[in-house]
Amino acid sequence: SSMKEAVTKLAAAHPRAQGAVYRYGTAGFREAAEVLDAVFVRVGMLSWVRALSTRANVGLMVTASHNPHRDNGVKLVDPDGGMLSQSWESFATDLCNAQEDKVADVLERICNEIGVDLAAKTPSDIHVFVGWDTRTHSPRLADLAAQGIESVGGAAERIGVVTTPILHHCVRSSNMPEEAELASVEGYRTKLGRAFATLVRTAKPSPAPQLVVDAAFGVGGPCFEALLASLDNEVRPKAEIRNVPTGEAAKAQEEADKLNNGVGAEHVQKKLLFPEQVPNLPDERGVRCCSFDGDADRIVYYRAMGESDSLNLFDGDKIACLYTYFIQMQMAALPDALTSGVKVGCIQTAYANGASTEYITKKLKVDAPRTKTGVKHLHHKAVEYDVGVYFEANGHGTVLFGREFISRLREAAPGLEDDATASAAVETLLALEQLINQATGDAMADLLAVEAILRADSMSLDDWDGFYTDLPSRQLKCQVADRTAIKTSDDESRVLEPASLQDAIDSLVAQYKSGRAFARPSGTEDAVRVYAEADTSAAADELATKVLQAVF
Ligand code: NG1
Ligand code: ZN
Repeated sequence: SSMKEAVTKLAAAHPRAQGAVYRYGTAGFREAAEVLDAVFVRVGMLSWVRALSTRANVGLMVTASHNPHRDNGVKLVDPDGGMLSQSWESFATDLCNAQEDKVADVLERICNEIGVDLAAKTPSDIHVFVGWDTRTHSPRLADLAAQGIESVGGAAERIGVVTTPILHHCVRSSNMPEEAELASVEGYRTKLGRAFATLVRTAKPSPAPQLVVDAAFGVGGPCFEALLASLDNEVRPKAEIRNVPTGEAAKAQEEADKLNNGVGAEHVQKKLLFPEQVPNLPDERGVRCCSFDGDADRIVYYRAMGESDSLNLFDGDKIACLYTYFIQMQMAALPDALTSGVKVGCIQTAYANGASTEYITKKLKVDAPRTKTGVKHLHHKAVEYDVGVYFEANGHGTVLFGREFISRLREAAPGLEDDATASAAVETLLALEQLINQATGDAMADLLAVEAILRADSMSLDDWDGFYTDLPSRQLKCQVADRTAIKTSDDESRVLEPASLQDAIDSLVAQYKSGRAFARPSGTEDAVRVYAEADTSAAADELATKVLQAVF
């Protein structure tokens, strides 16, 4: 057929790189940008098959997040705004590794398997949202994806340069009748702006504190500038955005290479170092700072403290604790009828600082279950709660509000007019659900939520920092011949194979006060990661180093 010809022609025009083996992993496909042409046309095709099989809009995001500028990648977004269903990952892998003249056949096999007829007449309003980041090669790769979509008769809706969470938002809301009008970049800003204003206006008026934002030379820079500009003057945070490309053509390559290089959330959280330009010491000692990662789905806060200007980090764990604390406070203000049977949880991974878990379970009396590393595991657990907070220590996280609980609050609101405290709590919770991204971690939404909560509760950074003191910790990684030789327990806190490695870790940990350590193979990099905690940072460093030596 002519569609088969179009597919084969496009695949032949963009062949796989020699010797390349592609795999759709936790973060989609992620490789050096120059070997990805074939992947993009084929993932484009598959995204349309996914849209047809779900009879809904889906999304395709072009980014390699916190990786260096030479890399790029692609992730598919399901109709609910979540990540591509795991059962489809092997379809993506198969299609991308097929020989050029077999692409049409593999596509046909996938369609047969899931019962999709590419030739049938399709509803005219279904499309694939395509978004891309600021990498210099992203627009071209996004265009290849769109060509892939069109080659199989699909419709691509190019939404342009966006953060990953904006793309997730567009997909999710486009498939919800009551939110469909917000399924655009402007709609995203409108939704966040409204919710943020509601939260800030319920707070006692106080001047917005100075905030310095490190955009990591990524897409968060231009997107956050636009979001800030769209907010009402009276509520707009006093934020200064740094590490944003100037847009001068002559400097384009130089600035591209700065992406995630000594800047951004990954740098700050993993290395415990300040990014370039943020803060400017000594003038900005103590000033509130935060860093996004390259596609702005992660955020961490920090400031320079003490005489030595050491880094005082507010990582994902501390943001999760702030959210959980504030949500519990609202819950306490609601009448029993609204909270009976309502479950709040805060989901973490083995990387969560032990002090944060203790704060959540002992002080806040909230469940803090742990899952495997990777957002999808946290997300799946969080939906088991009516309010499920989840965060990775690296700053990726969000709060999921159950539909039933939200309906309960909406229905109760009009009857609470005589109870000012309860009605303010309902309004606050409903606004939080609107502000905090319900599909994925979102640096811009989390920034606004943190700022709103601190303002609403008249909290200073000292107050927030005082929730608990992080146990000193250290993360290291190393490359080994075969990282898959290491097998871990379900929560990744223990090595099952080789057993001798866990024995070695146990005897090392026993030598340190408040010691805890684990090693696991990375799911996204060719590396084994080591994490250690102990009572002093020198001890945590030493324990991590010794465990790393045991891994070798
Ligand atoms: P791996 O490489 O499996 O550790 C990393 C992060 C995860 C998650 C994924 C991206 C750490 C220790 N690990 O996974 O938290 O963000 O990348 O999906 O930060
Ligand atoms: Zn990211």
